[in-house]
Amino acid sequence: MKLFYSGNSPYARRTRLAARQVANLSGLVIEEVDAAPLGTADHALFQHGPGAKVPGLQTESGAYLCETLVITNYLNGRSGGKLMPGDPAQFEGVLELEGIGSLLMDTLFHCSHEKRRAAGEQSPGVIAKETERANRCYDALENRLGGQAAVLNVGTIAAVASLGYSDWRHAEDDWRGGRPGLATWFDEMMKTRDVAETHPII
Ligand SMILES: N[C@@H](CCC(=O)N[C@@H](CS)C(=O)NCC(=O)O)C(=O)O
Repeated sequence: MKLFYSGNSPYARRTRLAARQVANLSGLVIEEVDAAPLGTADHALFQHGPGAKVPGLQTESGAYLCETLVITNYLNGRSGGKLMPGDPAQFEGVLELEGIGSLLMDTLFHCSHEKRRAAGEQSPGVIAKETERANRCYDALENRLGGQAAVLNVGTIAAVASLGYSDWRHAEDDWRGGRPGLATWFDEMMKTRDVAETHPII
């Protein structure tokens, strides 16, 4: 299998962490292919589908999967469910966490693009709305992850990648402020080799 990524993409980071965890636990071989720079009109990713975005996963049969949630779900299936907790009582909580992490990532990504528009084209209303949404997500993550152990599953992967992206693109959010449990959890996650290796280069 080949996983197409770019170094600082938070979406691709989620699938890279999922792929590495699956490879570590099940022995599947997944080659990471750096597809940067993105956004060119003749990019090689157009051979695989209409999006030309990362992440993208080419399977052994030649199928080409796009979208982070689709790829992560596929990798979890291929590993026999190793990206989900073994305890059924924790299953839905991890999906809730994955949803909040995904929501936060989309919110931060949208807001980051808005902030990088030319001054006259920015919408202060959109930035304020998305910043408030991000703050609610940070609070939800503090409630769920504060005091928790550093384990990798689809939920914690989405959370750690979103917070890492916030450090890079939205340092002014100061998500650690007033959220000491989440800050400690993040620091523990960063001690995991794959999490540290895939952190955005800031
Ligand atoms: N909804 C997609 C978002 C992926 C995405 O936006 N990727 C960005 C990089 S972070 C990209 O490939 N951008 C290239 C482009 O817009 O041409 C997912 O969940 O995978």
